[in-house]
Amino acid sequence: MSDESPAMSRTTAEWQAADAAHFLHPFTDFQSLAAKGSRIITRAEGIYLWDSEGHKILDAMSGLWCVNVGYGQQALIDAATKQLETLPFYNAFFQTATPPAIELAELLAEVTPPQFEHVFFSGSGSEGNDTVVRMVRRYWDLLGQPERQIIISRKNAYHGSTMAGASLGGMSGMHVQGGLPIPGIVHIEQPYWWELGRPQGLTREAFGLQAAGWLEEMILDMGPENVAAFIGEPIQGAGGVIIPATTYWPEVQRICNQYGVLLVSDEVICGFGRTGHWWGCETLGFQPDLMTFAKGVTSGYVPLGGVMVGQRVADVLIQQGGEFNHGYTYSGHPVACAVALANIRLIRSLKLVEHVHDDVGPYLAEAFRQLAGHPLVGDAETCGLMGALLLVKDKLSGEAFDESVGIGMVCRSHCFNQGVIMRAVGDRMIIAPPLVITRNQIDDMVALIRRCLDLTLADAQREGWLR
Ligand code: PXG
Repeated sequence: MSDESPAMSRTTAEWQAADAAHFLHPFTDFQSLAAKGSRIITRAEGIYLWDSEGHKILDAMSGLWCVNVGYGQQALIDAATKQLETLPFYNAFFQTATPPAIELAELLAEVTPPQFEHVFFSGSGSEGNDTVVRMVRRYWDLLGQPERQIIISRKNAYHGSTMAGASLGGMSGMHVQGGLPIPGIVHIEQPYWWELGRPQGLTREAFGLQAAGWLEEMILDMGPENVAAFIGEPIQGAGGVIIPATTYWPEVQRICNQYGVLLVSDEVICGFGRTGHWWGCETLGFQPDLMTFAKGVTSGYVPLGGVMVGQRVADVLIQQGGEFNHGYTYSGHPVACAVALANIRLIRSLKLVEHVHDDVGPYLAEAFRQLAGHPLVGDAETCGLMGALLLVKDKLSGEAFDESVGIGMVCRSHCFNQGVIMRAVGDRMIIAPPLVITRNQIDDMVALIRRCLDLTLADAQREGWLR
């Protein structure tokens, strides 16, 4: 073992035993993890992680879609240390504020689209979306339209794991646990061309318009006078990197405008340069009234989230609102805000948004075009530094593997063993590497991915899954 980190204080088996005994992991089958043992990640640098066995792993998922500036950035570490020494905590409830929170609010107003001058801070993306639900309903109350309660979202969306976040999300596996969604949240179909447009023989663009049309149908079904808002991720992340056609979002915008419905962009994954612009809504071509952010705001170094509040909503909340009875202990946490300031300044000084837009984004797109030639890959798509490979049984017809094969999980376990982290979402293998990734590192990543595809193909041939 070459690992010199504190992990050396216990063996991997000891870490795993203590983990299994006490730590209930998120989204995990506790018993099966305990039987298998967690992989213990002990340190990281740049785009690489090391586990307690000393293995080096290329982190093609940026932690969990968040470590945009990569690991080990001294400016963020220094910002946290300095703030911890100066003022580790003070709240923003009782007519007080701290310099980092004020400065971050100011800087966010600068790097977000022009309609945004105000921010409401939370501790995470889920909490941010809880704030969205509270805020849009409050907005319509203040305008004397309290019946505007319904928020429309989409199937296979991910908006977090709190009661409101999971309700806004369209994951049926989450809804069946805990009696969700909460009242007043309804879902339309997602803009997933491969699943819903291609079988109808529609072009991506025509399907984009059809999928946006489902929003209009739902608004009319519910009665526009009852609809408060529509929320969506510009590109669905956890749902499998579903990149909508260019026609989709402008049409969604047109529909929201027509019926006066607030438009909310969940930028928790797409924000802070991921798609090659600062915000996913800029890449996809729409102007939301509210934007949820988290993850990339601090590159995941410490937890922070929030909601950018556009002028339309801010004017009402501020001028007619009185007290908004909502907030979190950690709204505007000074250490988190100090790290976010350092992070955003670093994104700027390293020109990471331009790096994604002009250099590594197009480079990754080309590499994925090459991977599209692989016998297992039915479709390969990227936007900025998000990408997905759809694994299919028959490349020509696009026929899917039998679900019982779990082809994505087979491929993912090869990734695990080959030292690259990809996510499997059904049959979609997805990546979102740190924005600091270089062309050479993309070559290394794609070579590893290709090797995992080859190993998966060999399994499929040996096991007879292709018949
Ligand atoms: N909105 C979006 C779009 C997200 O991707 C959240 C909200 C919730 O953020 P918090 O900070 O409360 O987790 C997310 C989170 C996955 C995965 O498996 C994705 C997320 C979280 C956990 C797992 O891809 N995204």
